[in-house]
Amino acid sequence: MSSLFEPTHAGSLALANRVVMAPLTRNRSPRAVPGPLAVEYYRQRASAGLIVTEGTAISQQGQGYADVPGLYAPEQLEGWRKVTAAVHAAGGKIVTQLWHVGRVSHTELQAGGQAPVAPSAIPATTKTYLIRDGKGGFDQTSTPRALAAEEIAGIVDDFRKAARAALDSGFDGVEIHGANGYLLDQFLKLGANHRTDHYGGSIANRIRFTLEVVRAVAAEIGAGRVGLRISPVTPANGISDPDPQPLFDTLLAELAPLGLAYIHVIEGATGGPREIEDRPFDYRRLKAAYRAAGGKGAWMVNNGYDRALADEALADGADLVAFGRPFIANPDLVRRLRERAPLQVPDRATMYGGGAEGYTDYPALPA
Ligand code: 8OZ
Repeated sequence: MSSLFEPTHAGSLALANRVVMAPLTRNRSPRAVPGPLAVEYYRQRASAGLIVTEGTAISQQGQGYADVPGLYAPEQLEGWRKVTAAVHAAGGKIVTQLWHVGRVSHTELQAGGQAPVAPSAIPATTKTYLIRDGKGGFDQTSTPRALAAEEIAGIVDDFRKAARAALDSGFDGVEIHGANGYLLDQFLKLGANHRTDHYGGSIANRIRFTLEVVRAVAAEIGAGRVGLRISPVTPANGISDPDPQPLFDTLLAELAPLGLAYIHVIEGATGGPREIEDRPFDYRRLKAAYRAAGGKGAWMVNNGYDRALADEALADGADLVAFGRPFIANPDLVRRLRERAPLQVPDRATMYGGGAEGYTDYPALPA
């Protein structure tokens, strides 16, 4: 059995260990530009085998929350260049998470106050985080408009361009956000996708957009630098599907021949229970479907992991374990896991928005 602390590979990426810093939304990038605090925050966490940045918008249309960073304007890329340089100087590896929120947005965040876009004009029963007059707060998402089929190629191209911008900014690769009820997940699942064209209905049609995005990004920067995040049963952001097993088994079997760096699977409800009574899912079967179709990417598991559960997952054939909330409060999480040292507990009040407090001021263990 491999240890959490052994080096490994994920596609083209050579990683110092199997502990991954999961993507974490922190809302500290005014005008979508990551600043000096983000440089310090990621640098502090560079002992992770791999850092996946917070979700980063591929376009203004892809923005759904206040002060989320982007990858579509020169000053954003300039900000990221400093982050990637700091992580590399500290010996780490970092990919950015390419994100389009789809219907999980608000007219106030869209160009010209337009409606957000989605597969169908069905509102997400969820809230977004906005900052008004300098004060952060939650508000209901706006009703989206359904994308015309002709618009989809443009969004695929936004993903491709953002992947190129990521490499230009010094990232080691990208993770495509196909999870948590955002745009790609909205197309995958029947609760949000009522389309009658070739992007809706059958499984083959609902996976089409995700396949187009992953293939375009892989063609642009090389599949060995690309990961995909999925969440087959999460209820996050009001998403649902009555039969996710064949949907995700098929998606991964289709992606298998590409040679992706990794598949990142959120097991259960994002940030919540790992088992959901009315949404059973067989993750072993999913992995078997991927491997049987020739998928060789690293298998990254996520959701509520601690050291014991991570060791079990590796024994069960996982390759990488992503930790989210523990990385907020423990910049030296890898060392703490290795030494079985106590973990600091993150403060909910400073998770979203604000400055250094609750961001860069969690101390590491003394050397
Ligand atoms: C928490 C708050 C806002 C966004 C996700 C990007 O769930 C997110 C997110 C998480 O994937």
